[in-house]
Amino acid sequence: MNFMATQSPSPPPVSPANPAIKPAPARDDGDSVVLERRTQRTQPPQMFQVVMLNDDYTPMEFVVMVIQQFFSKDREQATQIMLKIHLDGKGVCGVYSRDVAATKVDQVMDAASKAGHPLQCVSEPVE
Ligand code: TYC
Repeated sequence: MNFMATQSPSPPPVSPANPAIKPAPARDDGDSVVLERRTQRTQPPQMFQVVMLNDDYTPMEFVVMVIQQFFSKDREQATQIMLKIHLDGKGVCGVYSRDVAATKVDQVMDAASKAGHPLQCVSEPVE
């Protein structure tokens, strides 16, 4: 919600053709400030988290490499994320706009299938 200060409308001028025609009486003197209540219309864009899933076959080293390559993490960060996935069953690799998240999922799945690993990755809206 925000507010905008506006001047109340001033009455129309007296008709020069016929000064007998007077404008309707103003409701105020035209100097008052009116605060209009405005509803905020725009929402921040929905963000999506890329979640990687654990499995029993994909080598840890491959997962670390994929996280480094596609999620711009250093080796230490990538290892921490991989271990969290390994222990918890899943973990967030990054949060992006809808299209970027979808691209990351495609890149991971493509790299995994080319390497013959069953690694799975999904994108889901952030609450
Ligand atoms: N659990 C796998 C292993 O022990 C490693 C792994 C981690 C696989 C994270 C997938 O998303 C994953 N080799």
